[in-house]
Amino acid sequence: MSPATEFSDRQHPDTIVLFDVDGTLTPARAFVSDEMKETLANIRKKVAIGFVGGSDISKQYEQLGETILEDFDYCFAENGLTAYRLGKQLASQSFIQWIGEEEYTKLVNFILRYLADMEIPKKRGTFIEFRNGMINVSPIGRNCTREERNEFEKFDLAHGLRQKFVEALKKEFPHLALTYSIGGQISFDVFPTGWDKTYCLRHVKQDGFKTIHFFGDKTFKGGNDYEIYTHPDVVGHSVQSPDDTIRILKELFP
Ligand code: M1P
Repeated sequence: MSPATEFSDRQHPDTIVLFDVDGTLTPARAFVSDEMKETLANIRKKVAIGFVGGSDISKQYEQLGETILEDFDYCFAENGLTAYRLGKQLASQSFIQWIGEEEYTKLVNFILRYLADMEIPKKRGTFIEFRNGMINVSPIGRNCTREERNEFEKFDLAHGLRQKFVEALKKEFPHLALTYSIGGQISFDVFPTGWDKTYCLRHVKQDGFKTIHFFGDKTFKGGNDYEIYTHPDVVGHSVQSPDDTIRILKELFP
């Protein structure tokens, strides 16, 4: 299969570079730097580029800017369950259709009861965020402040709250093929097994790319970049920070 004609102006039309967002293109839940924007615009002359984040698209607009649909060839939110190619939205699947209302209600009820019994110093609001391809569960609540977010992360590191929560869910719902992924600071994602970041590969493969690079920071087993980073069709790059991403990009595409 030859690469899609829309990318024939690139120096390497058969290569795509995909990036995780938090910790790779931006600091966690913060804004992209001008230096990163400039670096991405430069490498886009050479290869196709895309991001693949766990968050929903509204958070990626906040972090990467209002022009993401123009700045990236591919935009993958929720691991690719919400997908755009050259500014146009692609067909997708939904979590609620997959799980069905009955099982979903049981899952939510269990989560809410577990949260109510959880002893933590602070609770705020939006404990479950319902998204297209997943739900996101946060013991402190998504609308905590940045300071509260950092506090929770430290508290969780010391007490393993999210890990225990995930174990309880696995025990309660063994019949559901769900994956629980701790990708950020204050929450974890719940989605059908297989709907991890490798989900987005089905979209890029249709364009005939021969080389697929991926950059991510949570590339360790259990991290939400692990599956795509270790995928046999992908050249994985593990980074420590956005600066690290820029450094490797400059080496790869001088
Ligand atoms: O992109 C990584 C994660 O970012 C957020 O996590 P948190 O708010 O816990 O830092 C969430 O949007 C989560 O869904 C996502 O996987």
